Amino acid sequence: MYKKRGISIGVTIAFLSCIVLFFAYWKGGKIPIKTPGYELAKDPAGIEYKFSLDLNNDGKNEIVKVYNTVSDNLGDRRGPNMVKIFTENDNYSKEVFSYTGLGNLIWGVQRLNNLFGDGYDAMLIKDASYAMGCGGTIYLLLLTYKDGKYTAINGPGYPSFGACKFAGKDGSGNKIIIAEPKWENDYCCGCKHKLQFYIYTWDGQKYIKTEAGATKNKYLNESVDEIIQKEPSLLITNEPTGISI
Ligand SMILES: [Ca+2]
Repeated sequence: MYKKRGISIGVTIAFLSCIVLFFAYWKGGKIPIKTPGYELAKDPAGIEYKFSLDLNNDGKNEIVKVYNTVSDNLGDRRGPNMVKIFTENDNYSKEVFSYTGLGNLIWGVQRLNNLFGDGYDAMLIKDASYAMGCGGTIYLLLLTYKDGKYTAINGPGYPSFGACKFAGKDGSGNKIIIAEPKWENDYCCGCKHKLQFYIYTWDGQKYIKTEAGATKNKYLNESVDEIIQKEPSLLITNEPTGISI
């Protein structure tokens, strides 16, 4: 009898504690989202990569947050990077999508309007793999809404001394031009180098890679447009490209 009463008092106290905690969160603000070992990634100016935009075109904004692993030292970041989407109102955040990338450093994040020409905006996350050496690899991760759900599309990757451009119709992401540094005997890290061009075409599911031309001259920090202006034959391939430059 006493034991039973003890148990029911215990259950009641636990239940009441839950209610008190719930109201504490309710009054105190948003329920914290825990990502152990991770922190919000920041741009070089120290601004957090946190964006509010309507990815699924339902008239309400989602919050996109980009995380990297906690470390004071760039070389110690182990990765992988992570991106999450939350729906949010005044009192709570709810995680609706999460994706783990490949790299350990965020090279940049950018909002792109109507990236695939389907009316949905996208976030471009430059998910970079970087060690304390000469350069790294940048993977283009595209976060958008397709076929009724949030999705992360793995775009091409390229060495950090290369360049990229969205070059589908009206600048859409249906084509991406990638310029990769071309290794030669006299290649030196951080010096001018020749570049091999590739065209990546979105087939509705994935990007298909096609080899284009290689530069005759050497470049260092020029954009894809600047290089093509100097060597227009670079984009000639055996297939019709539909590229808009
Ligand atoms: Ca929305």
